[in-house]
Amino acid sequence: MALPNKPLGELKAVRDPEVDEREVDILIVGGGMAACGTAFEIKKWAGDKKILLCDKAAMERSGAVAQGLSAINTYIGSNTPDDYVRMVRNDLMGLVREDLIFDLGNHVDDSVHLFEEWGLPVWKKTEDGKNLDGKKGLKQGTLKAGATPVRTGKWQIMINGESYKRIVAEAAKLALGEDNIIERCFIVELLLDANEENRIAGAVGFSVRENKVYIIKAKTMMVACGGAVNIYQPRSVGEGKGRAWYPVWNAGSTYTMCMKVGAELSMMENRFTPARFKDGYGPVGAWFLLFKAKALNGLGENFAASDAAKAELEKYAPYGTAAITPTCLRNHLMLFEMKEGRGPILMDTVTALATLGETMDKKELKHLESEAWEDFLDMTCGQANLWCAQNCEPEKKNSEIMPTEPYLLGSHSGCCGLWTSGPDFDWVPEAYKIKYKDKVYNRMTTVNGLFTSGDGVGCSGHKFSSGSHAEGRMAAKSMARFVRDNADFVPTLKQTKEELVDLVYKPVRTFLDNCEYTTAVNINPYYIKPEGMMYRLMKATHEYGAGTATFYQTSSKMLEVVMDLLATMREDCEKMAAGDLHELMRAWEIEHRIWTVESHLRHIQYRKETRYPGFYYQADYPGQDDENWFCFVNSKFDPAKKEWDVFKKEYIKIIPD
Ligand code: SFD
Ligand code: AMP
Repeated sequence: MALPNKPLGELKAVRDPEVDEREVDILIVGGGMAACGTAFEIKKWAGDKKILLCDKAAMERSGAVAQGLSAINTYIGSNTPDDYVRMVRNDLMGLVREDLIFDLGNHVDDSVHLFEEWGLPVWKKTEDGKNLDGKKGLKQGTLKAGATPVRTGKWQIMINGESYKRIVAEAAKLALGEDNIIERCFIVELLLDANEENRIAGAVGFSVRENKVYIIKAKTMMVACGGAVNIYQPRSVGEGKGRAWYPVWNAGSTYTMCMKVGAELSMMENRFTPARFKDGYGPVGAWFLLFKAKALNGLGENFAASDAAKAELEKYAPYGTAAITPTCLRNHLMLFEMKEGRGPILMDTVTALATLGETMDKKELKHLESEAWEDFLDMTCGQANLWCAQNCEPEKKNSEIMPTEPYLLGSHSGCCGLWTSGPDFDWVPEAYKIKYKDKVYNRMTTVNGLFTSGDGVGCSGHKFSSGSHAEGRMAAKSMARFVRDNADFVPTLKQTKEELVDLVYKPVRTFLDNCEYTTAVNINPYYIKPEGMMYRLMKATHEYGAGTATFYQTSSKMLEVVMDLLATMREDCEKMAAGDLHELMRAWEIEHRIWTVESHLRHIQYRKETRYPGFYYQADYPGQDDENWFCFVNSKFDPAKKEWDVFKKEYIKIIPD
């Protein structure tokens, strides 16, 4: 149920919150694309079961699609799922779970067809090859009925998507029913069963709008809280600090919460540092693919076509020499130019629009220019504001592009996440199946009953918004089966109600116990505020963990330093203080961020090569080393022993080249 907006100012936290205890069959944590997919699908398969969804924000505008999008980046259409696997494999330097990707490729278009049915305007091609956007495209009919979308690249289609998330959330809410949804509920920790080892039994969280703790028992659960942002110092400063490409709400909750109950992570070393329009974080895809723009170096050269670039890419064959250069290597080429003193890098918007305009009349040209603006207005309106502030008319002035600070995610052009089961088909290797009582449950993690999707699923990037939604729907079916197959399970928690409230509200109590000791509320010898902790985290990762400070380079020694700093930070989190509910959320977010980034750096430390140049560089181990490292890296935190284990996992090729 939606709660009203906050009155003026933050809501003060009290020592003893109200406690709301629930027991459900299926708990969905998160309200983004994947969770909306699950919410939409689940009642069809588990209609008689009790289902609950908790989102820390309001579903209409939560998660990565909050601002809207102007393209759906995964639509198979007349391509094949095999080819989709090949594209993802190449972009992620060869190491992906082909079973998961192929499976997704078979289902993703159905979600896109639903989006259109629910009212999302999709651009269409006319018979004579012209682009029709928004309402005009309706006369061509729907994609499902065979209309041709406007492709930017081979996989992406254009939409008018400012309200994309609202449309998807509305359908999810209608299907699940508002009574089965709690918004503004931040889940803090997952809870294992008291009687059965390695079995999920519930979760605990709190309301960010009321002094209330939620304790929820569940037979099965899906955690889809997106990836992680603000784990590194962003490029933005001053009052813009915190502005980032990725949605600021996604704090690594998926990885941290699942890791803390012992779920195996995979490829956490992989990160995403997207090339974006500098300072406004405007996306580049439409410019490169739809408008056919080139990136120029500071000397005005198309550096990606130079001999030096070719030589650089050959070092990373066969990926570097493929027809489409992988995302990390595109970044690598930009960084190479900058380090050689040939920066800054500019998107040549002027030539691109002029070239396209050559075959257009005045009206069509005006429309093209407005499309360039709309690309940003639909999904990163801050970039359009920045163009205004800089007096930038893209047809007259080129704009700088730059790789951003690092983010962790598993659904865009990155692939970190949880190790999950593939589908139960003969062609799926046994090593890729996770079973419970001899049955395989697609998208289940290594913790029994715990599922994930979207950014949560590791080794299978390039799902994007549509694929995340489809994967949430796939997980829904699997969870419904899990609940039916194990109907007699009674979740039992290890902790008492009091212990759980103590855990969640500890920062509030630390604050109330000590806040009167000093006159400046943020400075106190007995506590640290989440904001201070955020600065500590960002400084450490920025300087030692391959942040922008070092052009994304780290070394074995630097990793040792940052691991040490992170261990101290984790210890100091015990002394975090929160005076209001917003701060309580910030306190838990920083805790989630620290664990997530620690696992990222542990994986980088373990993988003794540089598999993703342009995303990060390990100075002691430059270059890719296929002989020793053509494998996944997985890790597991043992909740009982409080120890980490990092290890190799075999890569199995399923789809031939
Ligand atoms: O321009 C808790 N993405 C794009 N996909 C496309 O198809 N086309 C694009 O155009 C895309 N572009 C893009 C994209 C992402 C971003 C950030 C930008 C631009 C700026 C990718 C997709 O958006 C992405 O793949 C999916 O949204 C991933 O779905 P999912 O469900 O895995 O994550 P989510 O949607 O962010 O949702 C997360 C949810 O979790 C909630 N949450 N709830 C409870 N307790 C907690 N502790 C929680 N922590 C988080 C959130 O509130 C949210 O509901 S472009 O770059 O190419
Ligand atoms: P972006 O706007 O960078 O998030 O990209 C949107 C989509 O376009 C993603 O599917 C990217 O993989 C793809 N893309 C972006 N730039 C390029 C490029 N230069 N070449 C090929 N694909 C690209």
